[in-house]
Amino acid sequence: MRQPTRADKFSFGLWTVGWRGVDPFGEATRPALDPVEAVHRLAELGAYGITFHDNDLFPIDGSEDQRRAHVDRLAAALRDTGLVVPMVTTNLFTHPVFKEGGLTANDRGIRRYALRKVLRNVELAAELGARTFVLWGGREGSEYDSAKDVRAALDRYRESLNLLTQFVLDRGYEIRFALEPKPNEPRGDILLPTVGHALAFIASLEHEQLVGVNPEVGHEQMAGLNFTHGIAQALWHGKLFHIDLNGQRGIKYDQDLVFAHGDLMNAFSLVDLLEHGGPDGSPAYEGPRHFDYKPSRTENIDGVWQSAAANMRNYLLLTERARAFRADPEVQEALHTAGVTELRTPTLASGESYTELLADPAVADFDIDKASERGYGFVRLNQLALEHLTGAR
Ligand code: 3MF
Ligand code: MG
Ligand code: MG
Ligand code: MG
Repeated sequence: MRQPTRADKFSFGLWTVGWRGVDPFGEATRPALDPVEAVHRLAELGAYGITFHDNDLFPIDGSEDQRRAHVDRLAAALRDTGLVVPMVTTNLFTHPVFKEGGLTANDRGIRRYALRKVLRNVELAAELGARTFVLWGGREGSEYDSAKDVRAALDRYRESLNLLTQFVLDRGYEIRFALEPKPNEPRGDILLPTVGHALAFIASLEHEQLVGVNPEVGHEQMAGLNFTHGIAQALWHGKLFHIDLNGQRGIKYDQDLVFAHGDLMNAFSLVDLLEHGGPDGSPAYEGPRHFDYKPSRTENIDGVWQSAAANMRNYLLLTERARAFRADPEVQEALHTAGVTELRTPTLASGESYTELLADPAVADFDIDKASERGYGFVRLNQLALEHLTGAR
């Protein structure tokens, strides 16, 4: 298996390799990681970019001079390594001021402070050349139904997005926003909990062309949903602006495992879709392959870099396995038998309307018993996928 290169467009959040292992029951198991060291190590491993929250880089209460010093230090590391910053995001969840929300907090003063924090960080994103600005509303939600007027909160969310999109238009920034859905954690229930909720919300925005989604594997799977299906629908709407790759095992807390260390079959179909789901087997998605994972708190710093490398290796392995799957004539034949290709044919003939459909004797006399006899061979098709995935073919 080849090594990752810049052309693979692998990126990592500074908060991923920099996670110190603090969880609700235990303190840090690793020392702090200098962002400059993270940039150098990720460059050596073959990544092309890093992403960050404002406060992964500088403290929330630091001075303007401190902020500038931290940004300049990062910019120097980027120059030294050639790494880029494809995406920037804002931390509206760690500080206690955001305990009841940021952009949709009940407290208006907090909402105004949160908006300013995002605007300042959009300026930084533009300065560093980022093209995507992610908004994960981890604290936008509630534990108790009576504590949040959800319709008012959505009004405030929309008000914020309308302001942010107007800001990038006025400033001439080439930045688009990507909403990251998550069903729960840290709030009991988070607003815009799934890709589908986010897509419906986006359609209501003033500059909806500037807003898409940043789905995370584990977040959809926490809701029991099929991540590949969610990605397919986001692509269908032209809204897959960014992606958070990781692993999750079932409906439980947000595990943020290494990519493909969770639902492996779903990871396989995801990579197949992203890398080969475009016209004539070309990629269906051109953006960064961004990992949002946590090196397990059992790992020391060596384990951190092993886990970072594992994300990229797994993605490349699955790309290769999916390519072999598609190239296998038996798979092509099984896809045909399964009717997968037949679904691309429109249900109506060209120019046909309900009048012709209603008058068509072949439809009126359709032999439903005969049609019911059809076997689709989906199990055989899935077995072929598994055999390619495991290297048996
Ligand atoms: C939490 C997340 C977030 C977002 C991040 C990027 C801390 O479950 O996934 O990571 O991805 O805020 O916007
Ligand atoms: Mg997660
Ligand atoms: Mg997450
Ligand atoms: Mg994420």
